[in-house]
Amino acid sequence: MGLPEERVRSGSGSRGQEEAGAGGRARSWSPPPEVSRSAHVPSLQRYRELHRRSVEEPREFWGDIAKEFYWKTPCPGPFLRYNFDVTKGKIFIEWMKGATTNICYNVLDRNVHEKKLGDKVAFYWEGNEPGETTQITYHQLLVQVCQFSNVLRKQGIQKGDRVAIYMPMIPELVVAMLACARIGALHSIVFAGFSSESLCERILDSSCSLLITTDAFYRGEKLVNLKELADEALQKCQEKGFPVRCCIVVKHLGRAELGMGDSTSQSPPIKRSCPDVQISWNQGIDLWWHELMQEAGDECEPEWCDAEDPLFILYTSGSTGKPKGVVHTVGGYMLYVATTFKYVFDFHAEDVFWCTADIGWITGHSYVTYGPLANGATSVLFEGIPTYPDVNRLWSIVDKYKVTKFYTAPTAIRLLMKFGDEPVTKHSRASLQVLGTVGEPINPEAWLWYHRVVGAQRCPIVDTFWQTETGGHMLTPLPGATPMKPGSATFPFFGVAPAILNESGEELEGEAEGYLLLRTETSWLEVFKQPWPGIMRTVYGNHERFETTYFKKFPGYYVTGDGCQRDQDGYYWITGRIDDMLNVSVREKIGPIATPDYIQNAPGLPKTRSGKIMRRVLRKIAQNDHDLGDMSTVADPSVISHLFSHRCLTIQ
Ligand code: 6R9
Repeated sequence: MGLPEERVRSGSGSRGQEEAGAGGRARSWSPPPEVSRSAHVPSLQRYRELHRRSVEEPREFWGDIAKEFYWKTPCPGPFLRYNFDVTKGKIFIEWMKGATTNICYNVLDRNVHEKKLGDKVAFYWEGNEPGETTQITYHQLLVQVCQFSNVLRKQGIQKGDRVAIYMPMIPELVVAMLACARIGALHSIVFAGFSSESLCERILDSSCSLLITTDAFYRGEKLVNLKELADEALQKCQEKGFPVRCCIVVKHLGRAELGMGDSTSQSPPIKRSCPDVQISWNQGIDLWWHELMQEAGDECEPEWCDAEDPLFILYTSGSTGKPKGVVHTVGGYMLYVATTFKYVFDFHAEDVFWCTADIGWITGHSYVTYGPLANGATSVLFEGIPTYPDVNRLWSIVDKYKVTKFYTAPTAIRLLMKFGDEPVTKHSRASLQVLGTVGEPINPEAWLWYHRVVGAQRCPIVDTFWQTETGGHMLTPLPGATPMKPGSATFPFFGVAPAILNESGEELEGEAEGYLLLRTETSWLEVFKQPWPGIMRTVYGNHERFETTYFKKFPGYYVTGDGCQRDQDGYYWITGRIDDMLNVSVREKIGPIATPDYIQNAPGLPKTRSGKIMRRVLRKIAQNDHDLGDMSTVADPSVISHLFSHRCLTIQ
């Protein structure tokens, strides 16, 4: 079922209306009239019309949107071709194949030259240390990107080559990724919180020919000597027979030493420089970013790419522990992130947007870099963390830059909630108009706090469900159109046709909830029936894994791997990863072989920082295997020792 049913109930104004219904799910908040009045989509009815057209006539719908972008050459053949059904042959998705464009040209050159946004601020950069700030305009960003594109070309990087990027949240990270896009090289960004093993594994998997990194950075109080980790990774690559011949290093912590000679960087010197950081230097491999930039010309013809050429690789954890290199392509990704950004955050030219996600995740790729820039938006780029120097940080930044649209993760909301209302309410927050969440289901309690305290009951909350694989938002409210229910990602975005399958692969129609709650409290699989432009195209170097992971189980559908329920009003409720759930009724269905050997109580599970359960680690604990491998993504390592030390006590 693609469309919400007609009988969506809504409250009045922005106050919640408690109505009878299972688990409080009938409670809903209407979009505030002042938001709807100026919104791109001002009513639920308008949303339904647009959504219906987008799924029934995807070629026409996205064709109209494509006209707003620059194409060097138009699409010569069909606008969309695809196969979602493994029984009919290879899975493929092609949007606008044969058309040529460049995403960097679209998000920078056009904004500067055609839309005259050269002097508009693209990013307010806010460093880890309060007071460390800079800003970069569209024109300045374009100049730096052209320079760095020339640097990359001079190092021999060509269209199709892979470039690894391992950097903190500094403007040079955006410059580096856009420079790759400009010359048609694929960026593979590795989150700077990851270990040298993770970096090495990712460099090897996609045979990256160059690495871009940074001397060091602070994350809160913690100093991260990133260059040391990068060196370890390159050493490991060398040992495994894959030498990387070039490593470009941004002097970030050591910026102060550069003094006035640093004409290429708009960034200020770091106040809290650390004289103890020793940067080792590999002659013949390492090159300083600022030295290369000084010699580079500031004009650079973009590489005209096919809409279906790969744009980037981003690794996401796989259930086997070996990360999957999710591949996104130029044209479809561009259309999708630009459009979701515009409608989901109801973007207007005067907005100041702030997505707190690190660019090392898909949320940062799509809603720090590409989506906002494609719309000519001004964004905040934040290097720090919500609790440093104290829990006022986010709200003081909101007030400082007069942030209008704010996008963060439920984990951050829950963390800040623990400190009470006062750190929030002592700030004005008057600029805020729309709040967003992403990354995991948001519990209603956190949603209500976000709505009441942060948003002062006047800001709609867009709970956006999507994945690295989907490129952009899939299920989400639109701020001026959709009555919200705390904990529900509500309805599909344009072009998205969701369905819910039971374990036999049958689509469940209408309400798929009461039945489920009565039986097992489990939920069924969330799938998508047709391609949207932002869908991933393959797993890098392993198309079979792509087909097996997402398409083989239920031919004809893209399977998200998430559990989902749908209520009587047609709202979707994502319940979490299916493979994270213990289905209590399995014994009856598939027999005693599925009975748990023992049940262990635990105060917590090993989770990543964004709240995802690390099943690989649970499996090792169950086997009493202490060789856990790379644990750099775990949020709280103490739960692991607890699980190990209590594992035998609870055998039943
Ligand atoms: C964007 C991103 C994807 C997984 C996804 C789901 C969970 C994300 C959610 C949500 C419920 C939301 N997820 N957003 N669950 N409600 N609004 O997070 O990508 O890191 O690939 O994670 O995150 O389980 O399958 P990624």
